[in-house]
Amino acid sequence: LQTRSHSVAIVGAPFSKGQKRRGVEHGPKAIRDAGLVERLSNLDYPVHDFGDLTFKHLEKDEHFMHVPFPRTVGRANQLLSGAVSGAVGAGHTCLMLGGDHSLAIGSVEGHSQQCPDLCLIWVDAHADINTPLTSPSGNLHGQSVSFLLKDLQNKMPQVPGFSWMKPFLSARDLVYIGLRDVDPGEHVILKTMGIQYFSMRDIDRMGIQRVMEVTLDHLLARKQRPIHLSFDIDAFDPSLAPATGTPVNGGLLSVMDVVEVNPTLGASPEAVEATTSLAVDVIASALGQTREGAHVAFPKITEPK
Ligand code: 6HN
Ligand code: MN
Ligand code: MN
Ligand code: MN
Repeated sequence: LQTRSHSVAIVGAPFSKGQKRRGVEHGPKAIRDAGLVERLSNLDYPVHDFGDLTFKHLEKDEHFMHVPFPRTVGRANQLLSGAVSGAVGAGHTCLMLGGDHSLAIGSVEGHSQQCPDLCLIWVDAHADINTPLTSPSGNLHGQSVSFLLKDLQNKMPQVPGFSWMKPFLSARDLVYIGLRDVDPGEHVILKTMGIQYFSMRDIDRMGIQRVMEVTLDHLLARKQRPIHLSFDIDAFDPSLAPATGTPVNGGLLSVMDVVEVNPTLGASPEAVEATTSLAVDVIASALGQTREGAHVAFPKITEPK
């Protein structure tokens, strides 16, 4: 059994301007209400809840091309970047609760300030790698990865609100798991840049265990390094359930994002409950909870007196 040197810092990011629907800003509260802190404490993690960040909506924030709220999204990510960098710098494993997936820009960027050699596992139905020029919707939550990748730099326009950051990630330091709704422009990007990805079809064919082995081998074979796991709840499919248990092996999970939990979209209170407790399950299993149960807090078998 590994020893957990890390405590978990929770950073709430109630933000939704990376897309056009409201409601996803209630994600952090909904995930906390589903019992997050208690579950992490049961796993024997010291938990530091940093609370929620306060984001400003900028009044003057015209569209950039067909991209809405560019400066608001840029500013929110700048703030988040500082919070994640601070949490990782203080020695915590950082759990970022979104909010929409545009927040991964600031989360990964902040993480990279402390861990420049990080690698990224993106679990999502979508690739979120549109550039502003390929995006069919304009929404920044479908473009996060394009802001991070060094190799895409010459395909990116200068989007207002993002001058505080530079792309830093190499295409080979990224793996996708769970893709099933990739836009045509994104497909060209994935193929041209040779990005490793496993679609839902690949998971059906190979099994999630093998997918995780190949993923970790791809990212870690050359050297052990910190993992950033960005988990979009829309990826969820029962076959992915064991997927998140693996990154923690060796204690490399450094930052995890859980995004796109929108408690206002559920058809019933039960449907909302199902999604939020799923989010807590995914977090707990990424942090090492096993299906057979955890036994960290129970150091030895009780003996008769
Ligand atoms: N997400 N590919 C679509 C777009 O608008 O670019 C969907 C993106 C969804 C983003 O789920 O985080
Ligand atoms: Mn998605
Ligand atoms: Mn689509
Ligand atoms: Mn996403």
